[in-house]
Formats: sequence, structure tokens, C-alpha cells
Amino acid sequence: MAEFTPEQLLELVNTSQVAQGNERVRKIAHRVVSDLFHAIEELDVTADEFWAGVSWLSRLGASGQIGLITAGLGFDRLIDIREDEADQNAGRAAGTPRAIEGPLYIAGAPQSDSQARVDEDPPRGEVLVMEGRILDTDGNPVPHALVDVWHANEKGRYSHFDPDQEAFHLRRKIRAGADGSYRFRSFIPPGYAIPPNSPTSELFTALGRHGNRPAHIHFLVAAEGMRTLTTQVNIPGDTFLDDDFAFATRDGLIVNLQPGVSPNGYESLDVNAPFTRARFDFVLQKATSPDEARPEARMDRVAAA
Ligand code: MBD
Ligand code: FE
Repeated sequence: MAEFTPEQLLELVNTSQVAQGNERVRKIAHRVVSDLFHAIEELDVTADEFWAGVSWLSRLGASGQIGLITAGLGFDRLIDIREDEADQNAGRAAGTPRAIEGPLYIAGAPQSDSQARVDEDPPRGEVLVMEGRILDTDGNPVPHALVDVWHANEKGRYSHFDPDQEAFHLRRKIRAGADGSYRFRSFIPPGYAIPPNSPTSELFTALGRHGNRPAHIHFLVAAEGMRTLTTQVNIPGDTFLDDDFAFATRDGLIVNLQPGVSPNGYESLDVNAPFTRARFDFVLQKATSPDEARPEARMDRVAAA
């Protein structure tokens, strides 16, 4: 018989098998396909609507913006909320809150010891030095952590995703000192907005949503024996702090800015005039397995070996 009701077809799709395959992938795929079948039926999705959706997904994939959509539809934050819950249940919720990596990380930024100048002359905004220590949850310094930092340029764009910027512009890795200290100089970045005339903006327009993020700076902090921390800090006062299109901002991650700090002691960062400082300590959990201490970003972690 090759005539099916929708339920018969779904059953066939979900049970067809000539080899074992991967049980977990089968389970998840069956659930997602079932939910989509049912959504199409219950919402009476038309053929044109379905193919418009497939066309959009095809263009989305080609544009490299899938990670923007997962963030904008809340999936990235959902994953973090679930990790927070798992931590809570395991009694290990302490430390700097995690915040989503976002889709704009690039591995392999230039590395230096203790400090870095992340931007280039002339400054493209208010000069900022961010400094502090990497600590464990007992308050002890974590020696020689690797602090990978990245942020947007003065137009809210990220290098590697913007043809107007040099490779690794505003991306640096800093090997913190034996006492856990790090510092870097850059400028206070503006917020981010999704690219106009893109598959992402197309969906957001149709949803009646904006695509703005408040000003922020990203971090991936890794150290031997410690759980790798992915987080972001936010610049205070931004109008989108509580209206982030990626739902990524969190309490405890809004830095305190001290304006007018004397440049004494900051000459090696080319700071020669009063500047704005943000002091921030990153608090890492102890790793419970080597896997937790892997210094990779989210996709690199799961890339085929
Ligand atoms: C960003 O800069 C970002 O940090 C996230 C999470 C999503 C889109 C752009
Ligand atoms: Fe960002």
C-alpha cells in the first residue's frame, strides 16, 4: 500500500530503517518531524507557505546567519538556562554567570601575556581599560587562565563578518598572570543590530521584532582544571539592556564604569590621558571532568574529530 493518511506517513517516516543508525539522533529527529507534521496540520499550512519557509531556510543557511536566528528565537539562552538548572541541581551554581557565546566568535586570535591592547589607534570610542582577576569559587586566584575577548567595532560590526575590518580586529587572547590578573585596553563598543536585507531581518520584520543588542563584550575564559566559562559583560545605561533581541543579558554582568582614572601605570597600554576603567573578576567553577575544561568554543567542541 502506498496511499497514506498523514499519521500513517509520519509513522513510516519515523520507523523506516535499514541500519541501526544513531539512536539519539533518531529519537530527536522523530520528535521534531512529528511536531512539524502536527503543526502543518493544525495550522493548515498551505503548500506556498511551506515552500516559502523552505526557501527562507535555504537562504538562511547560505547567509551564514543560522546562529543569529537561534539566538533571536531564544534557543541559545534556553540552553544556558538549562545548564544553570543542571548546576543548581548539582549544587554547583556559583561563579560568574554564563552568557551566550553568540554566533560571532572566531578561534585563533593573537595571544599575549597579562595584558593586551585589543583596539588600534586612533581610538574609535571612549577609551576603556577592563581589568581584574580570574578566581575560583573559593576566592583563590586561578593562575594563567586564558581570556579570549571579542567585541564589535564602532559600527557594531564584528571582524571576519565584516569585509571592512582586518582579520582578528578587536579579538585577542590574554594569558593571565600567576596571580590571576588580566587587563586589556579597547574602547567602549556600541550595541549590535542584525544585518538589514537579510534572511534574519526578513523574519524579524515579519514577527514585528527589532534586532538590537545592547553594548557588550564577549569572553571565553579557560584554565587548567577549571570549567570553561563563556560570558559577556554589558555596558551600563544602554537602552536595550532589558530588551536584548538575543535575550542574553544577565544580572551581575553589567560592569561598573569608573571615568577619569589617572593613566599612571597604564602607559604600556598606550594610555596617556584619563580614561574609563571597568574592574571585573571572572569566577570559574572547578571542572568535574577534563571535558568541562576544554578551551574550545561551542561549535569547535562538537566538530567532528
Ligand atoms: C551578537 O553580537 C551577539 O553577541 C549575539 C549573541 C547575537 C548576535 C550578535
Ligand atoms: Fe556580540
